[in-house]
Amino acid sequence: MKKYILVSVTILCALAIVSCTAKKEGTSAESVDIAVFVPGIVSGSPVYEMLVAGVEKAVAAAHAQGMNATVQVIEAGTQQAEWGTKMTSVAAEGRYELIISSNPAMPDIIDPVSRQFPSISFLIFDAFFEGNPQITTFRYNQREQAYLSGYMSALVSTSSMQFANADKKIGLVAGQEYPAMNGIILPSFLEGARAVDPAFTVDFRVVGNWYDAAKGAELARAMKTAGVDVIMPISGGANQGVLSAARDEGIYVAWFDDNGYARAPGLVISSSIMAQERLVSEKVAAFLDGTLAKGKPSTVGITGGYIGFVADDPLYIDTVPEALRLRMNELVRRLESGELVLESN
Ligand code: RBF
Repeated sequence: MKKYILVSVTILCALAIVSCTAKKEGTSAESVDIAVFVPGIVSGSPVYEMLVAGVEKAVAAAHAQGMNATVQVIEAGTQQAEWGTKMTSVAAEGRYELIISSNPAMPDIIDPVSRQFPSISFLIFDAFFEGNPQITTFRYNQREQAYLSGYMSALVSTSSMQFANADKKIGLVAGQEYPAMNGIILPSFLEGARAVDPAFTVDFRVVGNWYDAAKGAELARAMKTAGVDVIMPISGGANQGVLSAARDEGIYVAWFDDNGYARAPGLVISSSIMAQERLVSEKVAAFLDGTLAKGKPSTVGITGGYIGFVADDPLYIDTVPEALRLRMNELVRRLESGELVLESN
């Protein structure tokens, strides 16, 4: 009997050692492999530049804590019809535990793909989706973001600044039309402008893709001729064309998504930002440490600092007269304090 117990204990210990060793080896060799699926081209698109920077930041922090994680950035390019197939082949590699992407069209592309790969989690930023436990989305309050831009654009357009004209007309150049653009960004840009003067209209033009800088420049020049003195470009690589036309023709630019004052000093009069780099790095860190609430959509905005207006940049201070900046500060204060509430939808 005694011998039997002893043998059992020995076997148990042996099993424990094997399992401990196996686990230890597993942990040290185990790596969380992450793919960043960029639906477009990184360079020239603030949302995608911040996406990549945010993931890299979280992974660097994880490395500093001794965790093993890898990142692979995959540019899916501008042929949107190919994104679904490309996403399927990235998932089918079998390497990635987490695939990260960004833009409002991605959930509908990822939803059917995810079902074939139930062990992969997907984080999609700048998007909203419910009902798939593998897909976690984060959306920005772009009503706030575009309202801020419209307000500053109208302040500048009605000012005595060098390139402002008498027309109460501002412009928006979009890469393409999509529900968040037509239903939120464009109407909120107009709403913000009309809070300055109800006579404002928005000249809305569409490039048709997210890369054609020559078309961006051509649209901006035509808008100037039509009486537009401030343009908000949201067209990825085509923004470069809007900037060059702005320099050539003397047009003000309301930059969107990140701090754009240095892109055309003296002409960029506004930077309404989404804190995509910060949000991405926070959520990837939460995924890596197991605290992320998966499968749920969330919306972030000016409360919490995920939407904001860059008011402390010296280029902004040099370019925009103080009286206008003070009115802008007041709008930001009213939004931050909750005195003015703009619902996200
Ligand atoms: N924004 C960019 O800056 N670059 C892009 O290449 C880009 N591609 C997009 C593709 C689709 C299908 C959609 C719906 C949006 C795209 N956006 C792009 C817009 C982006 O998601 C976001 O709305 C804007 O950056 C404004 O915050």
